[in-house]
Amino acid sequence: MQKFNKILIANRGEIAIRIMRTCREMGISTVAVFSDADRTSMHVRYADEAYHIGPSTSSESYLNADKIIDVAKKTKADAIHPGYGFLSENAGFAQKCADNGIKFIGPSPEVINQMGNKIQARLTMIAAGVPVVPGTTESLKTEKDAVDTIKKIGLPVMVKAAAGGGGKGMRLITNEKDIVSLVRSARSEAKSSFGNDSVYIEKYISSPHHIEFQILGDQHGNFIHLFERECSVQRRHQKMIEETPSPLMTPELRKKMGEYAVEAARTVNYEGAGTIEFLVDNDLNFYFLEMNTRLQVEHPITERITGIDLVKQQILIAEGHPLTITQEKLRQTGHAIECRIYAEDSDNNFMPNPGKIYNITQPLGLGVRSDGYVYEGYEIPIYYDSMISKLIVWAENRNEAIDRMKRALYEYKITGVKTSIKFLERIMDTDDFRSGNYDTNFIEKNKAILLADTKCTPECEDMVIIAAYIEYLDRLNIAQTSKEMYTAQNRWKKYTYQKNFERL
Ligand code: MV4
Repeated sequence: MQKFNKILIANRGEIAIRIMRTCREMGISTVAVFSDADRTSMHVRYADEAYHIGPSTSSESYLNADKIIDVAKKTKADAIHPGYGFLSENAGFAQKCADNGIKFIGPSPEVINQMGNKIQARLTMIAAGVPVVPGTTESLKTEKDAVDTIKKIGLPVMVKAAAGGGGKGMRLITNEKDIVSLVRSARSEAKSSFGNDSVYIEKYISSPHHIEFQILGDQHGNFIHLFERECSVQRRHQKMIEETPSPLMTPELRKKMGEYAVEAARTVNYEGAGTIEFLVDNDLNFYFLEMNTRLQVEHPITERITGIDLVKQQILIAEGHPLTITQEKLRQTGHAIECRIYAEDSDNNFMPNPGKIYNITQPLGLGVRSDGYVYEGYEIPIYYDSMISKLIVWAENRNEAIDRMKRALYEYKITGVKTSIKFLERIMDTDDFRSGNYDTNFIEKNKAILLADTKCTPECEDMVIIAAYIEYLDRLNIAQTSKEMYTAQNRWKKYTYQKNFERL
């Protein structure tokens, strides 16, 4: 058993801070690394030490394995936590850490590789007896091969990149005449995105739910699952909202899927925190989709309903401690929902909208957690992901959790950049979300009510100017005492009351 004194966090943004918070609670010192664009980032300020590792482009900084390992050696860090994205699922990096006597907080390079190749992952799960989506278990050789295979499976099917995940190098085939061209285009996208043109075929599951199970495995052969997360609210293979428990789940289904998730972890002798993703169809048939060998963005909702700090568990496991949590002792308490706040124009094709944060007020109060990293005056760089924070709420039941999320989104004010907050508020107001009766087609199905009517009347334009004026007076610190402020605020209130009245 090893005791870590210092951990290097090979990441940025909210997840770097999230990890450092647990390190601080455990009395472990933290090392941050940063690029040019991140000199003034919050993770640099939060860490005990911080080192510049290169230019803003990820490939020259956060993906520069040698540079990061250099810093870890110079600072005598015992371990590296990779967060999510960047080097978190890079087997070569995990191997380099081991070669340099630094503990990589995550599974072995072999397991990362095995799960990184989706064909190999399917083979492993079949061997473990876990149901997988019907389809092929080897790389497609020729387009003729594809036509023959599809004759057996039946249309529609999906062609997917073996090295893929998250939608890249993936094609839906519904028509026999498109087989050759779509297999070719999936193959070439796979080649250019992953440097690997291997593709395989799966039966298409229409309108599935995306449900994943959190698992933990230690170095002593103990494996548990921490229940499910429902992740079906996505746009372009990017998640927007996650919740747990899943509204679709029954106790029987949970027990069955949970057992398979644990079996999947056991089969590869998994170490650390991981996720088993399933597709669930409308008849509640479920199929293994892929395994993520990292801590996920949406881990806080699992933490909230189980009361377990997943980063702390990762660190204890990496130090060699056996798990002290048992499956029988775990309970799901209440309901948790996460909304991802992106700096984007959701009404304009979800276009990223980086820039300077002029003003930010984060929600607080009972049952609210806000994991972010931006602050007033911070300039969101163009180089990285547009997610700026995660809003997590908890309540005793699903209805109250939705009410609380609406309240928290109402309190959340960001000026300077466009965000997904309004879009998320509209999602909370849909009948499909409230009823829990939604699947991966949710955003597409509801887009008419989710996308704003962006028409601005002359009166509306007038009000935009007044809102900006209020903001301006506020900045000058004239605040509540100013007669002008009072007048502007009253005009604004009158306008918004009128709008509410019209809606009723
Ligand atoms: C599928 C599927 C239907 N059938 N595979 C999308 C991302 C990648 N991780 C897998 N994806 C899908 N694979 C079969 N055989 C539907 C999707 C899919 C999807 C899955 C999860 C969440 C949102 C989605 C949105 C569109 C398509």
